Parts: sequence; structure tokens; C-alpha cells
Amino acid sequence: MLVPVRLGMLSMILGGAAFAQSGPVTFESLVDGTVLSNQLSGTTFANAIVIGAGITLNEFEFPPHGGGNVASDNGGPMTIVFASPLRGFSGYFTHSVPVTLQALDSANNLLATKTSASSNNEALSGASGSHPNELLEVRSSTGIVKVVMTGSAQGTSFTLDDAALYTKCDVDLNGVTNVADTQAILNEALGAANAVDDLNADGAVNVVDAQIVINAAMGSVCQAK
Ligand SMILES: [Ca+2]
Ligand SMILES: [Ca+2]
Ligand SMILES: [Ca+2]
Repeated sequence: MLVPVRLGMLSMILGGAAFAQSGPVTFESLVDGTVLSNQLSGTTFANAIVIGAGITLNEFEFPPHGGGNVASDNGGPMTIVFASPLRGFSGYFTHSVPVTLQALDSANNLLATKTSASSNNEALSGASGSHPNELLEVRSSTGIVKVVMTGSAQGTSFTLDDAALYTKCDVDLNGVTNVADTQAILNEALGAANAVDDLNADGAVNVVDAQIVINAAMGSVCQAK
């Protein structure tokens, strides 16, 4: 069994730039060794560290899904708490042990669970027929406030890349919040589509809900309730 980290090459460089997040979480804006907390808009990570190809990441076994950086479980199960409830969450996992993705609501009730298909999908030494970067996804209509990703109890057992946050502002549920979602909510407000996305929970879909989506499309955290 191999681990994602090249032992002895850990560099603990804290910090990193915050940026607006309206698409997948790629980890490309942060440097190798960044311990993740709230650097990425709308998310609070725990037990997660950014590692990069050619530095700390063993990219031969754990190739990034995109770019050169991934996040790895650091000291225990990785968790993410979201500033705005999600309709769904997905990510690409390469793992040396089975990984379970759990979605929880604000009261820590379990909403959905997904477990990896293979026990080990490392690129070189994974199980027969497995492939790195297995897509795991959870969805719930209740509103996902937290996800827990469990591999080894000690951590250093999987990598996560290109995590998609399906917020309530992502009206067309494609993992990106942009002008297409603005158009979709305007259609609901104008009666051209079923008014199902009452984002501020006031009983109507109107310009207030549209403004919430527009703000998110421009890079702010989705302020839906
Ligand atoms: Ca990446
Ligand atoms: Ca969208
Ligand atoms: Ca409303």
C-alpha cells in the first residue's frame, strides 16, 4: 500500500490566497503544503492539506484530475463545511484504501452516503480494473451543510480533486454558477419556467431570488437559505 505523500518532503507552508469560487474546487491557487481551512470561498476544510505534483504528491500513483494540485486527508477523515447549503457535492478520488463520502445536514443527520467502487485505485498498484480519479457524488434535497470523506483513520490515504459544489444558486445543476443560472432564475421569476427556486424562502420566486443568483454568478458566496 502506498500513500499520497512522498515522506520526508512535506513542506508546511501555511496560508494562500482567497479567491471567488463559482466552479469546481481545483486547489490550483494554493501552494504545496497548505493546510486547508477557509482559504477557498464558501468552504471550511478540516484534516486536509494541499499537495502538488513534483513536490509532495506522488503523482505517479495519485495523478491529479486536473492541474498539478490535489487535497489529501491529513491526520484523519477530511471534512468540508459549506457556507451555503448544497443540493449536491462531488469529487474525484484516488485512494489506497476504500473511501466513503457522507453528506450531513446542519443537525449532523446523515443525508446520503457513497463508497468507492474499488478498495484501491492507485494508477500503478491499484486493484485490477480500477482507474484513478473515481467520481463520487452525493445529492440531497434537504440541503447538505457538511461532507465527511473517510479513508484511513490516520489519514494520508486518498487524494481529492475538482470537487463540485452544487449550490442552490446553481439552478441548472451543472457544478458552475454563471450567467446560465441567472437566465434560469429570471425565467422562473417571469413565469416562463416553473417557480421552484425560492432561494430566500419567502414563498415567491422574484427579483430578490434573481439577485441572489446574480451575486453568486459574480463570485460571491450563494446566500440562499
Ligand atoms: Ca487540481
Ligand atoms: Ca449552473
Ligand atoms: Ca423568494
